[in-house]
Amino acid sequence: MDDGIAAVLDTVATTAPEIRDGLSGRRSYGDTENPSGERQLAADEYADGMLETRLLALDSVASYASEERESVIASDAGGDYHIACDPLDGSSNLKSNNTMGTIVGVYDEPLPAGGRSLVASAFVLFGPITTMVTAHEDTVTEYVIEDGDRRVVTEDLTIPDDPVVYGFGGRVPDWPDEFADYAADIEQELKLRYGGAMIGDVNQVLTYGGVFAYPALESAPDGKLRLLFEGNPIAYIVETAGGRSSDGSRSLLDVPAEEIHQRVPVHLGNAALVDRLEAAL
Ligand code: P6P
Repeated sequence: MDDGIAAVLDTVATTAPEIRDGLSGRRSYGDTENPSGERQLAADEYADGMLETRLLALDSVASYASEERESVIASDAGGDYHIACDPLDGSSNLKSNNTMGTIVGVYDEPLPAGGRSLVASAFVLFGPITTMVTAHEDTVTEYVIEDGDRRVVTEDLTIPDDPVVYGFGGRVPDWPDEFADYAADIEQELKLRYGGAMIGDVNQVLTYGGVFAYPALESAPDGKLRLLFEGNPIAYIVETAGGRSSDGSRSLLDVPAEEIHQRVPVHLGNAALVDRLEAAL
C-alpha cells in the first residue's frame, strides 16, 4: 500500500478511539447547522476538528472536505490526496445509543471529484466493538480497533452470495411508486435491518448479504445521502467486495460530481438485487 494512503488510514484508525471516548459528553446540539441543513451535535464538531487537523498534517494530504463544513480546506504543504470525510455518520443515533461512525474517501483529484477518482475508502463503525473496513487495490479488509491497535479480522471481505437483510430509508408514503413496488417484493424475501446510520446498515449487508437504499423520494428527488462523503466511499467498498451500487441507473462511482455537498439516491448490495432495482425504476 502507498505510504501516503496508509498514513491516512492509520490516522483515521488511531483517532477513532478518541472520537468514541468523546461521544458521551457531547450529545447536545449546538446552535449551528451543517451545509446540508442538519443540526450539528457537539460530537460532530469534535470529530470533524480532530480529523481535519490530523489529516491535513499529513504530507500526503492536499485538502480536506467534510460534511460539516461549507468548503474544501487546502493543506499548506500540498500532497497527492484529497479527503472527503463524514466525521460522524449517523450522529443522530447518539441520543438513542445506536451505531454510528466515520466515513473517509481518499480521492486523487481535487474535490468535487467523481467516484472513479477514489484510490481508497474506509468506514469506522462504533458498535459493541469498534471495527474499521477499508477498500484499496481491489481488496476489502475488516479490522478490529482495540487498545490502540488495528488488527485484521477479515481478509479479502466479499459480500455473501445469498442475501438475507435489507434496509430502506425515507418514509414509505414518500417513496416513488416504482421503488415502493420493488420494496414490496424485497420485503417478502429478506429480513428488515434498518438502524438510521448508513454504515451500520451497510455493514449488515456486507456481513449477511442483501441491499441497502436511501432512494429518491417524492419530496427529495436526489434523496438524502451525500455523493462525495457517503455514496462514493461506501460504493467503492461494496463494489470492491463484489457487490453493486446505483443511483437508480448507473454505478454511484460514475455519477458526475458538480458540488461537494450534492445529494444522490443510494442503492447498494448484492449485484442481482441492485440489477433488479434498476430494472424496476
Ligand atoms: P433517516 C445519517 O444521518 C444519515 O446520513 C445516514 O447515515 C443514514 O442512512 C440516514 O441519514 C438516516 O436518515 O431519515 O432514516 O434519519
